[in-house]
Amino acid sequence: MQTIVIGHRNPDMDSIVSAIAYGELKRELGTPNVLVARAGNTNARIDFVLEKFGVPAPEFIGDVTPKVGDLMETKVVSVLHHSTINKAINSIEQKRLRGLPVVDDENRCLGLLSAWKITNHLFPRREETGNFRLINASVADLVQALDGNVLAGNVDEEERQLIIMVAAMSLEAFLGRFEHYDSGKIVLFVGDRDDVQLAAIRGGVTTIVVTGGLGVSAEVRQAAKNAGTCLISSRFDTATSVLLSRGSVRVDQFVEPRFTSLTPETTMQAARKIAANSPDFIFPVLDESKRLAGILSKSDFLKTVPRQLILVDHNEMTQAVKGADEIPIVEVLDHHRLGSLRTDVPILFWNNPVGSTSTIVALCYRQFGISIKRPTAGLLMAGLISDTLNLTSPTATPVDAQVLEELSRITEVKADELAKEIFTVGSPLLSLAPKEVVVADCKDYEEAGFRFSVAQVEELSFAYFDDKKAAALFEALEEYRARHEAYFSALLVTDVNTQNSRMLMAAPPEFQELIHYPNLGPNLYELNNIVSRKKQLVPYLLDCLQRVTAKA
Ligand SMILES: [Mn+2]
Repeated sequence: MQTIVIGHRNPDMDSIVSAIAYGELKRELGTPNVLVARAGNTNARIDFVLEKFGVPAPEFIGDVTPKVGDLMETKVVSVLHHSTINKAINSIEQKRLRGLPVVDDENRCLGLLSAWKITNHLFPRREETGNFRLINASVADLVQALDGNVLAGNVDEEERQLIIMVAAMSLEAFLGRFEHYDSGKIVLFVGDRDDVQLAAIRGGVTTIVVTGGLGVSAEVRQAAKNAGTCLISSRFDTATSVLLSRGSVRVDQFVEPRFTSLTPETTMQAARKIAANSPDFIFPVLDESKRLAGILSKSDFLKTVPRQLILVDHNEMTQAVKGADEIPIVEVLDHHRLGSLRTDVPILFWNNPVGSTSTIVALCYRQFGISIKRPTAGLLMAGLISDTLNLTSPTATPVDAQVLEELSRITEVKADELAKEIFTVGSPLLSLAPKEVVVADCKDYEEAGFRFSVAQVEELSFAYFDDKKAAALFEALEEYRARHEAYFSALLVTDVNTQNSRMLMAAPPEFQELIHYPNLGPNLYELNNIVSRKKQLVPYLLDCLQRVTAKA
């Protein structure tokens, strides 16, 4: 079982560092196979902090949806197209399969070989028995199928039509019958009857199988040698030998080329639908070059993906990594409002209205009596500082202050200095394109039938937020709103020095009317003393939404 510790989409500092630190704690506590991941790109400030404390960025995971590649059998039992069906039967029997994929020499899937097709070949329907004596096979495959002993002659490897004939009659009757067939195609099954064997050799039969492991006279061996007849000894009796020889045909004669294939990237949900509409019971899984990567059987649909999630710094599915609603969430550590999460079983859910998830993670370390390593403490400081604007945001609590001090002691880094370093790095407005700014730290919400988004960037001043920039950002915001079919999309630009913000709002006029903050320009509002999206802005906007509903 893999446990993925992951923050929200469009990750911010707190989301990235709390995942790293909590993943480390889980490992220390003995949770096996912990993977720390991020659901989006880092930014310049996050990169700066990771580098400063020498910690690599978590692996990017954009989708945890159960896929065919997660559940398929990769140790595939397949059969090469030029193998005999005897070989296929062995595999089918050993692994108790209902069929096999047939592949070429490059492991490309040619089709399926089903057990019933083989059965049909070995035991044809009564009206098809007329051709029962005809097989397309090579003498070499025949020898292999019989596990036979070649006593004389050459073993032909060429696949061709052969006629199975059993000499179960008098010599006269045999000779009479013999004339009706092309002797070059006959494979004669006979016991220890020298007269028939010699007559057949004289008559130009190319292959004779002496059954029952019975002795063959020196005269017959010599005659076969002289005539170039392939003389095979089979230890099986005639009835068994004939049946086994039917198994010497190659599987490519029975391949069903119409089959339903999947790719490792096909979601299990899609695969389930495909399987329900298909008569097949096994589904070859093909990679881009059509090579066989695995096989999915109908029974695999009953399996669950060995993967579970620990969410940090969010609890709303609209903000979680894609597919989070399709696998178990086993823990949530967060400091946001409660959203839409529901689970099948009780889980550890620690929601604490402190300034950052980093604070909660530090408290977890304390609870388990595990000391925080210096680099981890540095990361947690950065998460705490970013989310609380170095304790100046109204979201900051005395607990945050106390935790920050403790982390500062471990790292021997002063919080004020780290804060200055973090906010000086990469002004988002200066370093990112407008369409990047509006998604950099954007959260999507769904509330009372409304879909909306609120993005936030932190700046050291409004110096880069002039009219021209505002117009470009508004355009990007409108584009985001249209693409996500949101009722409104807002961007909060916060000056961490003065603790003031400005908000760009892409929304219908009836919503704009409800916003009572001072207007600084088209779609632009002045939000003095507002720095917290979750504690100040989102509750305000939710209130506005309620008034929209009331009016309607
Ligand atoms: Mn946070």
